[in-house]
Amino acid sequence: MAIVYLGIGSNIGDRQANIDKALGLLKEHPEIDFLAMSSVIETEPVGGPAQESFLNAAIKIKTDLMPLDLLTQLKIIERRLGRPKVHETDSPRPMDLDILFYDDVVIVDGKNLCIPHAKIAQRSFVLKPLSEIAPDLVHPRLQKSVRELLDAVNALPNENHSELQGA
Ligand code: PH2
Ligand code: MG
Ligand code: MG
Repeated sequence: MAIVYLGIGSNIGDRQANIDKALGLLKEHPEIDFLAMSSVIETEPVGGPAQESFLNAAIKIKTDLMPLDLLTQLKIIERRLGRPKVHETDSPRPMDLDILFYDDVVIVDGKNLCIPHAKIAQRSFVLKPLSEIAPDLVHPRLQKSVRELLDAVNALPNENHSELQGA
C-alpha cells in the first residue's frame, strides 16, 4: 500500500459543499483508504486570470492504485463535482484534486503526471495545510521537510503568502 498526500481545492459554487462531496467520494472509493485531512483554509488565487478565493486542504490516503490509475480516479471525482474534462490551466474550478506525494516516488517529465507535484515548494496554499498532517514528510527531490519548505515560503515577501488574512 502506498501512502499518498492529496491537495484539494475549490473556488466555484459552494466551496465547502464541494470539498465535503469530494471527501465523501474518496471515503467510499473501494480502492482508497482515507487516513486524515487537514483543516480547510481560505486562500488567495495564485496564477491564472482574476478569480474567486479558494478553499484548500490536504488529505492523506492509502491505496494500491498505481499513480496514473489514482490520477484517473481523481479526475473522475473532479468531473462528478462538475469540472469539465477539458479546461484551461489555472482556470476557476469547483474541484481540483492533485497528487502531492506518492510514497517517496519521483516521476519527472511524466507526460500527464509529475510526482511530487511540481509546484509544491512555491505554494503556501499547499504547504500550510500539509504541514498540519505531515510536517516531517521529506520531499524526495528537494530533501527538505514540509515544515522547512513552508518556513522558506513564509520567509519570502508577502505576495507569496496565499492564505487570506483573518480567514
Ligand atoms: N490551484 C491552482 C492555481 N492557483 N490558488 C489557490 N489559492 N489555491 C489553489 O488550489 C490553486 C491556486 C492550480 O491548480
Ligand atoms: Mg492544482
Ligand atoms: Mg489539478
